[in-house]
Amino acid sequence: MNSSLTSMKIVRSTRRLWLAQTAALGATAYLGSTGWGQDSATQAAGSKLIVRQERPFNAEPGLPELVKNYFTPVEQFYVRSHGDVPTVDEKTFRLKISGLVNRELEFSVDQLKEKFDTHKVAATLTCAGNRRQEMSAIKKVAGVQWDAGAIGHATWTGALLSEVLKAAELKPEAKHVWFDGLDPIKEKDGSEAPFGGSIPLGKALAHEGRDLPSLLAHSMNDKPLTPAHGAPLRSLVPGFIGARSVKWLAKIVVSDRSSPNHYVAEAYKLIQTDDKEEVAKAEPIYEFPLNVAIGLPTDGVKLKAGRQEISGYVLPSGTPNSFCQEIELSVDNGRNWRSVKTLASDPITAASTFSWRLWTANVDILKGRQTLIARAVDTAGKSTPEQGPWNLKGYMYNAWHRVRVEGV
Ligand SMILES: Nc1nc2c(c(=O)[nH]1)N[C@H]1C(S)=C(S)[C@@H](COP(=O)(O)O)O[C@H]1N2
Ligand SMILES: [Mo]
Repeated sequence: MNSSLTSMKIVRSTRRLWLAQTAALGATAYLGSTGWGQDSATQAAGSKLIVRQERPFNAEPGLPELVKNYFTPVEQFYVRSHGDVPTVDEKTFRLKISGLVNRELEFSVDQLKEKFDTHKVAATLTCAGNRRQEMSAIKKVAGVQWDAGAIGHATWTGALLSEVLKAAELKPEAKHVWFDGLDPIKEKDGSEAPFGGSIPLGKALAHEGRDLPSLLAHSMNDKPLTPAHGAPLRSLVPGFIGARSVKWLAKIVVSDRSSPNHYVAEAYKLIQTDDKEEVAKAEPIYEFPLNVAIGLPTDGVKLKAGRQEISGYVLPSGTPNSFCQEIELSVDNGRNWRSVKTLASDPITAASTFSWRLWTANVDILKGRQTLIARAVDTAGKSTPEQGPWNLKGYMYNAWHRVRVEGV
C-alpha cells in the first residue's frame, strides 16, 4: 500500500492503454422512474428502519440499534431521497465527465473498475438534517423530521475521484466539480431536474494526509450498492454533508464555479429567511459539524434505577486536522459532568479521520425523572453548543443531546 494514501488500495489495475482512447458520448442509461421499484420495496420490507416519509422514501434506524455497530449494516443505514429511486440498467449505464477538461470521458461501472485502482475508505455519512426534530422543537422547521439516526458508518469502495479527474485532464480554470444523479425531482413550477451536488476542486483532488479521498463508489460494506443507496454508482465525499455524496451518479461536470443545481445553489444553506438575496449570498454547506448523541436509552423511556449502560456516537467535524478531544456526559441535567471514553475497538487511524466513534458509560440512574446530556469538544476548540442555533431549513443541529428518562 502506498503509505501516502489514507485509503486502502485493493486492486492494482494494469490496463492503462485506455488513456489513448477518447470516449464517445453515448445513449443515456436512465430508464425512467418507477417510484416503488421492486428492489426498493424489498429493501424496505427487509429493513429495520423507522419510515419518516413513504414517498420519496426517507427512513432512519432506531438509535439503540444504530449505536450497536461500528459499521452500520445496510438494512440499518438511513435512506435520504428527494425523489423516487430511479431504475438504472447497469448494462447501459455510463458515467460522463465533461466541462473544463481536455478529454471528455465516459465509463461503465466495469470500465471504472478495470481502468482505475480500487480503493476502500471508511467514512461516516450524515444528513445535514440529522436531529432536525430537536431544532423543530425550538421553532418548527419544514422537512423530514429526523431524530439523531440520519447517520451511518460504512466502508465505500471504488475509484478515486482524483484519478478519474486527472485522466480527464483538468483545464487551469477548473475550481469546482459538479455531480448529477439520475433521479428527476419535480419542482414546484412543474419542471424536473436531477438531484445535484458540488464540491470545491481541492476537496475532489485530496488524497493525502488528514483529508480522505473522495470516491466514485460502487460498493458499500463490501457489497454492491443497493438501489436505495445509489446503485450502481455514487460519489462519496468523506467529511462533507451527505448531500454532496450524490447517488445514481451519471454525470460529472468540471467548472469554474459551484453547481447551479437547486440542492447546491439554494437548498443546503444556513439561512434565517427565504429572502432571495439572503439565499443567494449564503455559501453552500460542505463540511459536517462535530456532533455527539446518546443512542441508548432513548428519550422518554422508563428504566430501572441503578447501574445502567449508556451508549452513543460522536462524530468529528469534517474539517481535516480537527478531532474530538472530549465527550462529556451528565446524568443530572448538566449540574455534574464526567468524561467518557470512546470504544477502544473502533480503529482510530488516518483512514478513519471522518468516521464516528461509539462510546459507552456506566451511570447510576436515580428513581424519578432525570435528563441525560452529552456534549463534546474538539481539538480545533469547537464545542457542541448548549442550544441551537436555529436555521430555516433545520441543518447542522449539534446542540447538547438531551434524553429525558424516568428511573423506576
Ligand atoms: N441522486 C441523489 N443523491 C443523493 C440524494 C438524493 O436525493 N438524490 N440525497 C442526498 C442526501 S441529502 C443524503 S443525506 C445522502 C443520503 O445517502 P443514503 O440514502 O445512502 O443514506 O444522499 C445524498 N445523495
Ligand atoms: Mo441529507
